[in-house]
Amino acid sequence: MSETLTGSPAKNYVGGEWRESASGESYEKRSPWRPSEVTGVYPASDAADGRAAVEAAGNAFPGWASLPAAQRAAYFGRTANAIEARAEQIAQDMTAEMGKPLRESRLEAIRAATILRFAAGEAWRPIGELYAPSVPNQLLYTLRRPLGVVALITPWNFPIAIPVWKLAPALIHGNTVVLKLGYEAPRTGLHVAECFAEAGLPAGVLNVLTGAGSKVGAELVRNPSVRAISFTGSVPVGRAVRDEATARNCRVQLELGGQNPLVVMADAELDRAVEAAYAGAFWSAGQKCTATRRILVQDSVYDDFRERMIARIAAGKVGDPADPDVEVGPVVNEGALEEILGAIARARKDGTVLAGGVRTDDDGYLIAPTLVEGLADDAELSCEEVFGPVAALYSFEDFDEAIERANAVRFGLSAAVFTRDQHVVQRFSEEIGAGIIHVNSQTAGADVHVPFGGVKESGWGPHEQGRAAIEFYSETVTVYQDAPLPETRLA
Ligand code: UN1
Repeated sequence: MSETLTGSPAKNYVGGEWRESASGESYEKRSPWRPSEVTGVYPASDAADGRAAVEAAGNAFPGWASLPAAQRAAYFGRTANAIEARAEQIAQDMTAEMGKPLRESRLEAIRAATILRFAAGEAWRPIGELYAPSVPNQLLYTLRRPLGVVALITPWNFPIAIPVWKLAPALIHGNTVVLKLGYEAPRTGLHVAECFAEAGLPAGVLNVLTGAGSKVGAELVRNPSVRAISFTGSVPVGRAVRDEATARNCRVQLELGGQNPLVVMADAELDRAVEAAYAGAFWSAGQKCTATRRILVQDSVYDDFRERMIARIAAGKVGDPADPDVEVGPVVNEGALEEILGAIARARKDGTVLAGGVRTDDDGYLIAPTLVEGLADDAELSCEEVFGPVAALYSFEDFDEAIERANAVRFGLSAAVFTRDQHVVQRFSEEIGAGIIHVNSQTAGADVHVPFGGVKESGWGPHEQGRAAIEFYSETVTVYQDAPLPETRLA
């Protein structure tokens, strides 16, 4: 490992160089499991760093955009190799700094390399369409071109997958990038910068900054040289980003919250449904925008499901995220811990806590997987996104009721149904208000080669990932290419 990451403080990656913040300020990142332990010191970047990164990306753009896409892809292959070579270190660092259980961190580190390999393939796929012309001797076609400098504002909860699934399509389509890493997980993302540097990426093509969104992120939103912003995070911040950036005609893509339902029909394989509910609600301590928040169970199997779910929670392994057997680790910081415990306390007023509901470690920000029942459909836990290991249980009579209640939230990211009935499957896929639909599997998870994104208030702009990503990271132009007149050709 190079000293840029192990050294203290770590540095931003701007214009192909490792740099301190312009102000010299830095911040300490602490472990959510053992908060007395500092996991690293990182640049507290501000507007000046944002401007320098945008400038570096702007300078690199003409050269990068003019490279054949296959040459751009070659850097991806080398970077994917570098990520795989240090995947275990990335996973350990991810777990240490933001508390994701190691078993999930390992999968995420490898997923980053897979995303790069998929995106590299875009170099050999079509970037336009040929049309029949309306006049003789003409070629009429569309062409996708890069936008220029794009800014990626990323969260801490998928600290390598999300940065990579944004930067990979951005770069392969010829843009240059300024990437702002999640405040709570800078080290994980800096590994990506190092791997691209190792792969010999030209200076300024990818610039990576750490620090607070309110300081450095704000500059990226406002900077007139930034042509597009892709943001994943909370609803209020996302909306503010959109309103400010679209006002200056900047493209914006938002991936925001979810309030994701899992519907269990009476004919479901109950043990599978319980397993999916547990994983969806509690893995990564429920800190996924795709996490299961509401579990709706048909009344004739409600008691049975409830009993099995409580037993599954009792059998779950909760604790030190670095233990590879642990399924549920701490939440990211003290503020999150307090917010989640606050929401649970409010839920106790009209609901019953069937499991968990308490902090279970004096030191770590650990909340036991929490299951609540008896909440009204307009209760906070039924409508809002509480970003922690908390899910609520509801019973319903028939499918019509289930779909109506599942849809009665402003969010629409992911949803799952457990059933053996093809008729129900079909209706669910047509009627559920969600961008990602799972049949007989958990609400979380995202394959690298298919579109990802929500409907309703869960998102804005074109979807991410898969081939869909080209929509956001390129602009279409239409070319009317008339041939020279025959005489001219003969002359
Ligand atoms: C997943 O479920 O694996 O921030 C991906 C999030 C989402 C990504 C979820 N944007 O949780």
